[in-house]
Amino acid sequence: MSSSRTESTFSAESYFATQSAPPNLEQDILNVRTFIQRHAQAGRKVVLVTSGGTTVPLELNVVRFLDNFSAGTRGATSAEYFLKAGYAVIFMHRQFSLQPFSRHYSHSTHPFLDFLEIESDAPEETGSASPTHISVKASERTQLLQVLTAYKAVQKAGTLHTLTFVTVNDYLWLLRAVSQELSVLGRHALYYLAAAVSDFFLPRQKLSEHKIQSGKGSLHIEMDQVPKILKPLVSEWTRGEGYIVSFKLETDTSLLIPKARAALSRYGHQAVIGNDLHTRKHQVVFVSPVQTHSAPPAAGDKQTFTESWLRMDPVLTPEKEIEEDIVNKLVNRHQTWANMPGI
Ligand code: PAZ
Repeated sequence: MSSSRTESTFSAESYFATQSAPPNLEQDILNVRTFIQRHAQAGRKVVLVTSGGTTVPLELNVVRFLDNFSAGTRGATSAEYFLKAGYAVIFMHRQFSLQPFSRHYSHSTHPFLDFLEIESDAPEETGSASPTHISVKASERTQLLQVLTAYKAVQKAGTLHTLTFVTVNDYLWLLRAVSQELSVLGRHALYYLAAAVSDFFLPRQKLSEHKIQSGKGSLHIEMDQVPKILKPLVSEWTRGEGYIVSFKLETDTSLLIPKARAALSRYGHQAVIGNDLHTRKHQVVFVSPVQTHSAPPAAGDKQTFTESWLRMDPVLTPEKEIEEDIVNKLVNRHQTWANMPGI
């Protein structure tokens, strides 16, 4: 793959003018609209949670693709805490990544079949085939009951709506459409962008139609830069009213704060949550502009920022999930934002 870099050729506008919308977009949006209307009428705040990684297909008939790291833990866990805090949640996630509630029984970390037991009615010595019951191991019951109770309550209240994406193209189209829909809620909408989104992609015009053949030596692919969509998301799609939180993942912790500040200056949103790949489950940093009113600073204004770290000790509190504290902090900040004069 070529490592040479050229300037991005795609603005958000030219991206959407040249790349095709996913086939189910219209139906997805109708469903989202109904969900938002219902919760707006009930006076509920709504949060859009994005979660999981996006793929970049290398062929139109996709055999191979590049993927982005992310299991969807951050998004799925946070969605549960937002639901607990009374929000309606639009959970936009990578197909087959972790989801709220079912994440507790992921096939790789806590397989469902391992905590079920088969009980027979017949006395053991008869050895006869007889009606059987399935039961949950005693050690698993308390947690399962908690998860199941919360899940059933959310189903009954209809406060969780899920949408899926696979490619970065699906993600960008969905994000634009959902945020435009959600903008009707103004400052009562929260955007929590935890998905790991590809920075580079292959425009459909450059994709090989069929499987790329081997036999011609090494493969060189020059990728285009994915347009920076936070700018239009903040100022156009959400009309500058929603409370927008993006995430920044780095592997060099010293880059987190400068890159978060740069993103806030460039895009004018409310917070960046920085996390390092290896410590992301135990510590994150909140970076925000210091602002006394909700309007973004005028050009030339010197911006200042605050940073605050959230840390937890995995040895002292192994059951604790950092997303609980992240979400509590954001719920408070969002409340303050929603009550701020000047929007
Ligand atoms: O999904 P996960 O829990 O495995 O990882 C979460 C995360 C690190 C992808 C998320 O916290 C994050 O930083 N998302 C933004 C990544 C980025 O594009 O910088």
